[in-house]
Amino acid sequence: MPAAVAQLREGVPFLLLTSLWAYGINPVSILFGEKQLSLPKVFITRPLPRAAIERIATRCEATVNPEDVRLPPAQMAEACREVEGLVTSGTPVSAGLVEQAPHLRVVCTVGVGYDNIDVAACTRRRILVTNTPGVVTEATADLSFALLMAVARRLVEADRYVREGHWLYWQWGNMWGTDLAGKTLGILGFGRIGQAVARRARGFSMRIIYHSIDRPTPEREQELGAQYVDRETLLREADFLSIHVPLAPDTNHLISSTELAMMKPTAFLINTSRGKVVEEAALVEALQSKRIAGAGLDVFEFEPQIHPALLAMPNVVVTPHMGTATGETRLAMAMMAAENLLAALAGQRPPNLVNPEAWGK
Ligand code: 8YV
Repeated sequence: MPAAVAQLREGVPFLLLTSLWAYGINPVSILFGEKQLSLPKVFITRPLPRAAIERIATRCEATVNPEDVRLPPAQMAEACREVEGLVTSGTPVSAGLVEQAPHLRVVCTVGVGYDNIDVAACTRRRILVTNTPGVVTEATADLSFALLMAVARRLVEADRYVREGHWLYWQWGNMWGTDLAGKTLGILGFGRIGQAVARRARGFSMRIIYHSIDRPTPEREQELGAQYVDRETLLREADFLSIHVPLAPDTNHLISSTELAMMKPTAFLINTSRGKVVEEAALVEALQSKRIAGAGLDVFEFEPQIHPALLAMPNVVVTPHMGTATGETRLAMAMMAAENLLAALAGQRPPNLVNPEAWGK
């Protein structure tokens, strides 16, 4: 990098960079323009943390969408026309988009799930796809457990009750919930996040059962105090059913009316995975008919739209797809995505490659 450019970069305060963005000017392009450095062009769909953008900008000509909104397909296509790298967070990468991005070599999603990306279409073009596993685990498990506790102890309902001025005197029979100790937690999908939820449940003296395609070693099962059961046993015995499977064709509507009918009428459903894993209309019907007792939901089948009936139910706690939304975790995710991107653009195998078939084909 020419010394003058390096100096300029060091000397420009971030405030100036962000205010340039506000005027629709891409400061990263100004500082690292192709004409000066001939760096690979990259598009970043969301304003990621400064450290991640700076890291990318050391070796790329990066353009960042300054708005924290999902770009419509036409704008995405326009933004990706010239790029070799794409860093996306939630924004879909369809076969159509891939077709309109002839120079694209790598798509890095900032998240562990990659159902927003047409991986097959990328693989056909030998475009590498990467994700950010591991760093999302603890925050997502925390939120799952927070939702579990919120529905068990009616936290949101109780908060609303107090704020709305209904608490006039203490009552013996007010706001009764459900104990966690001694209850059965059923975990569907026992990967990193499912296991992290099990670890939390141990501390609350719960019985832990799970069902999953992949099973950990017997030593790990023992360490987590978790017992493998078949899917039907899981559904029938769980007092809390927590879902931790990725969205794929075979997990779409994995929980539908048949599965909900097997659950206890006192059971709660917790979902921080993907909305489409649960058939939302069937869930509404199960809640309305008191087939199950309640739900804690961070993800929705047609998010951000939520079935209006869910919003009217006091036994349902809803959050806006925020499993990984902590400062530490989002920073770690963005940095991991940046490293995946830089490795791929440097011709190295990125550490978190989702489609190894596209590598060295
Ligand atoms: C992201 C997630 O918010 O990691 C995931 O799979 O669901 C979240 O961390 C989402 O992927 C948008 O990038």
